[in-house]
Amino acid sequence: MSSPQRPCPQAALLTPLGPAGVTVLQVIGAGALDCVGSILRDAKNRTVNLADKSNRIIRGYIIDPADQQRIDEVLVHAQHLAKPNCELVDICCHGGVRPGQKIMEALALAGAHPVGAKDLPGAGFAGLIDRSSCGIVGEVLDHVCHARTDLVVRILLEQLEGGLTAGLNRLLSEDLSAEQLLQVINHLLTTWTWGKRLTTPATIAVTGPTNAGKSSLANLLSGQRGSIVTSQPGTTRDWVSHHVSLEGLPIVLIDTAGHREPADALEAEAIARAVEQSRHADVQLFVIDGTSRQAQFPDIAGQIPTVLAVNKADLDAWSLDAVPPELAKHICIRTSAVTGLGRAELTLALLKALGCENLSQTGPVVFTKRQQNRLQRAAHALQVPSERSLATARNALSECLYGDGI
Ligand SMILES: Nc1nc2c(ncn2[C@@H]2O[C@H](COP(=O)(O)OP(=O)(O)OP(=O)(O)O)[C@@H](O)[C@H]2O)c(=O)[nH]1
Ligand SMILES: [Mg+2]
Repeated sequence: MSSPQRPCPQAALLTPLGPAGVTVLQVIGAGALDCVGSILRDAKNRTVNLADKSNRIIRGYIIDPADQQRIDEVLVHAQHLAKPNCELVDICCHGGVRPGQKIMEALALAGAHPVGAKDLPGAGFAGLIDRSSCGIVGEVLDHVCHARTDLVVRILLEQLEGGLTAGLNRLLSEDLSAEQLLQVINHLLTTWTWGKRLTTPATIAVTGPTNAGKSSLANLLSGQRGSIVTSQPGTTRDWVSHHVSLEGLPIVLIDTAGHREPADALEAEAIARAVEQSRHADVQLFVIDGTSRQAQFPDIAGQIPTVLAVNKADLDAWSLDAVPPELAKHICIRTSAVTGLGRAELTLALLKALGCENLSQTGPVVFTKRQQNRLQRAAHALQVPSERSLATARNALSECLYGDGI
């Protein structure tokens, strides 16, 4: 008869290896407490039974199971979560490369399965948050870790006690009719247009004829010299992405190769990639050289919203009245990547094209697909009002607020 298999928890580094004060590791799953306990020693070199020490911070030493030598001094926090078989151990060791690496090796020898932080079950803020089961609180903390701008952090934190949390609490505590409830839910759902951009940055592809100043404008918007700029047409080949903050909204700006008759196979490929990028972007910033009389305008009428920049406005560039009618249907802005002229208008036009011109720093905002889904479910139930649909809607609102594990 085969012996019962030992449970195999998963272990991951939650912080990158490198010069730093601390490195944080996490072990999660059935057997996590035993696994870490087997390589943990106290100051007198005694083994530590973590099952007895749940929810306390233990100072000790991780030893190498191969030779029983101390690897590093650590702080360990063990928990038995409410879910079945969910044991969780956080280990803080010294920062740098080797302590974290060596402890991961020791954990593997002790029976843990090494994975990437993102692959941990319920990975989230310091690994403690399971997004779906902790509701809005978990989602806020999870996304705050990845936020690239102060505005995003501010809006997300507002949702913790005020914002969406307060809004849903009110909806659940007040005795509203189905019609009133539906009205508020539909209003909440409108915030998803820009709320989704807080947690998944929008992409803007910078496209247009070669030498129009695409890379110069991309650099101006990003405030960095990320793209190479030269007077030679065909400078940008592989597209270059820049992380940009437009009025606090995080954006991925993709600078692409200019359109023209390709000189060789390499340029043809670069142009094909530019077209591909513009197809998948949320918005296209189409840049033309306002001083060029023979600029080519490929079909930019595609599916995605487009903002047109008539660039080099510091030189003898076209006025907006001279923009050909087929282009004038887009929002058109005169810009100069050299003097910065038109930068503020361009920023606003791009935000408008993304549906993000009216970001609100206070009040509720729907910022995850899960929240949107639960609110849609509630709205759907309320289409045909009845006692039952009201109960279904309340349940969906409750899930939106507290998570699915309730
Ligand atoms: N005067 C003036 N020159 C500009 C402006 N924008 C770009 N340039 C110049 O135009 C030339 C081409 O600029 P780039 O930014 O490399 O143009 P691009 O559209 O990225 O070019 P490709 O990558 O080759 O398609 C450079 O010499 C820039 O300095 C502008 O607003 N005013
Ligand atoms: Mg370029």
